[in-house]
Amino acid sequence: MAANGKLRRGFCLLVRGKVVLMGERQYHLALGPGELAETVLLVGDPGRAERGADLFDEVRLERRQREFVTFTGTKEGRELSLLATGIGPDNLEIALLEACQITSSPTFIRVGTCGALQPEMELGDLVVTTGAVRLEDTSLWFVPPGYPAVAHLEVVLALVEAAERLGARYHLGLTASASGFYGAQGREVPGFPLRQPGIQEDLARRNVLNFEMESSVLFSLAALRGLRAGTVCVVYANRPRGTFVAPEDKIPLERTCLKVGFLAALLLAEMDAVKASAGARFWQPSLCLNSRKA
Ligand code: R1P
Ligand code: URA
Repeated sequence: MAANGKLRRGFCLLVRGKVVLMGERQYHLALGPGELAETVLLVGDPGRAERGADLFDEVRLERRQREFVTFTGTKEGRELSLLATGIGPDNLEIALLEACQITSSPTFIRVGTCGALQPEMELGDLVVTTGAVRLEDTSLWFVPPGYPAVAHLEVVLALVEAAERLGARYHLGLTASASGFYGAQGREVPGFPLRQPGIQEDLARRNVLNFEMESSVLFSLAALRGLRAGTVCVVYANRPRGTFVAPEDKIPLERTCLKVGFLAALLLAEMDAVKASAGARFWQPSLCLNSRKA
């Protein structure tokens, strides 16, 4: 970081055959060029990053600064990073912007926890997000109110495939990304009356599946840069039923979600290889469907 607060540009590197201008060691992440993989699994909880590190075959880098905890390593020959951002859209913005200074064209997969808004959703179910309601204001500093926060199609497909292969129960649809856990998610705490008490029911009626806090910033900033991003979250609360996951169930449920995230990252690499050999720019059904080919 330069004295005027701007991120200073660094030097050029050859990444996947392309010359890329790389930044220097980043202020919050404490990572420099070459220390973060091009596929980054983002988690909120630093403890989740520590617990998920054993899913790598080999870890070559560990870095801890504030709530930002990073592991970079390999799984089945693919380089991946697992990066904890801490809670909230503002933290996610810091992590994403700094990650983009030291990578070329990264793909982000958020592996989070959430509160379900529909009564039929069970604790431990997964939610693969297709798009996020922008209830936070961090993204407003970059894109206007009508700008959509959509997950990248390929990341969504990889997450669905991973959940299917691992036999996880999952839902697919819209997420609401709030700027807080209590007031912004309509949770009344004694002594703190809400200004918008009906927000939970209102979103549920509009077929929104869950509440979390980071995806809308992730998707809108990724779209702004032309990057791929997606989210899978495990349900820790069911808001209409008023239930919350038991402490002893949190880690095993989180584990399934992490495994889905890791597998989705590997599947995306496989999809990219298939695209490259077919000369296709995007993943498309004809890459794997043989029927009715023209
Ligand atoms: C709130 O408890 C936190 O949990 C969810 C929310 O998005 C928020 O960050 O995600 P993580 O478990 O990934 O932090
Ligand atoms: N994370 C959230 O943001 N909300 C919940 O209800 C549970 C986890």
